[in-house]
Amino acid sequence: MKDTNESLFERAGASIPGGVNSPVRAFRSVGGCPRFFVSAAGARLTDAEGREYIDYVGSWGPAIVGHAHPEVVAAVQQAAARGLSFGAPTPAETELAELVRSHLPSMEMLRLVSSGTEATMSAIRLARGHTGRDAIVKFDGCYHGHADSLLVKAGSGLLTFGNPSSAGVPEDFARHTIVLDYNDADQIEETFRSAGARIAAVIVEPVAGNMNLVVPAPGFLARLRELCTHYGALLIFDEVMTGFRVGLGGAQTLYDIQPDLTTLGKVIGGGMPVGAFGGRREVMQKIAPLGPVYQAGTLSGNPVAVAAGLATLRIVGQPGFYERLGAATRQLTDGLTAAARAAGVAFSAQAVGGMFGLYFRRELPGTLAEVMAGDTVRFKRFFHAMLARGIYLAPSAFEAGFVSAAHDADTLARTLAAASACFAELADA
Ligand code: KE4
Repeated sequence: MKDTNESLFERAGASIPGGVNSPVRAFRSVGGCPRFFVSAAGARLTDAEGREYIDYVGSWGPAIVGHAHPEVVAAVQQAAARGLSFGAPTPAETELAELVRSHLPSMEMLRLVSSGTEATMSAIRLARGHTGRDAIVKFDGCYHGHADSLLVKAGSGLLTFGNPSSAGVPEDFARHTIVLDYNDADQIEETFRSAGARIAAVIVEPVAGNMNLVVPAPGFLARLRELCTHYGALLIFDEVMTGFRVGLGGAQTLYDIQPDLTTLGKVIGGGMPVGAFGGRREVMQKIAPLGPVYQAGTLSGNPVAVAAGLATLRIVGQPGFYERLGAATRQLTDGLTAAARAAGVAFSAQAVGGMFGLYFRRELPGTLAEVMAGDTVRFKRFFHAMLARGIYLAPSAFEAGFVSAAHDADTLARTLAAASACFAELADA
């Protein structure tokens, strides 16, 4: 009997919690059965039933040059044939570190790890070790991976420390995390005025992509920079998603703000497990074996993952890559907006470099509350109508979408034709 997505999902559920190795993949916020993919090439995915989809998830960001890019695949094959992992330094990981630094000069030193979570977890520990302080500030709706200190939701009052947002996180851990509202500069002022001497770091997505896409309000990032400098806290830009996605220099170049530490992931591995954290040399020199802040990883900087990262960054570093990527992404969001308007559906969309947000509300949201006010029922119907037409969007109203260099004019035209039909269906409902 040939496998179907449903039969594969049922079988997976017997061995893997929810049938998935990361919760968002389970389609719980949109309903229905997740697609089990068996291959991908360029902008397209193929599921176990042989059905093809135009992909706007791109493995949540890493597939920026297109799936199975020949140069990336060849680099991985050649590296693998020389051995998968040595647990010892290799020349290639220094090359990757140097290449990242050449585009993100604020990262005077960096360390490679195997995921974005490891990068942010390590950066938080480093900030605490460097400052000798315990409190950290994060923003509601921003996601920085699943380290205990970061699975925290806002406390009852502005200055009350956070409460765990996940079972298994001790109250004791959560109370060191203050959770504020993204884009609310008054709150951050008040928090630093009252608790500035206790704050080790502020960690922020410089362009938020985990509450859907929300851009920083004018002056918000600059205010964070000023306050961290004034109170001796470290400013951590979590660029796991925005790094090499919104531009070659990340969001820190786009908004001309220099963080003390930056975390990276996704694109720098090109689809293989690579993360990184780095920043000011005097801070990074506190990391073992140079300093007292411990951090380690068996497969950190392994040659196969590094080969994928190097090949990917060499492609995105070619002249015109981000101009073309940004133009394609804007063509998508402008086309969707026009199609929705023609159908009379309340909708808005925006692009920042190669990432985009879609919202079933008339105005672009500037805060988490405004994103939450969007019509999620309509999003779910749109998601499934597009899926039925072979367009694979992020299976959640609270995720950003991603375009790759492989999304050519024909791919975008097919997407917009499907969207017009879907908006018409929505309008009639
Ligand atoms: P990973 O541990 O998943 O590699 O990275 C965590 C992380 C850290 N910081 C930011 C800004 C991130 O966006 C992420 C991970 N992003 C999600 C997408 N919403 C990954 C998808 C998933 O969790 O399956």
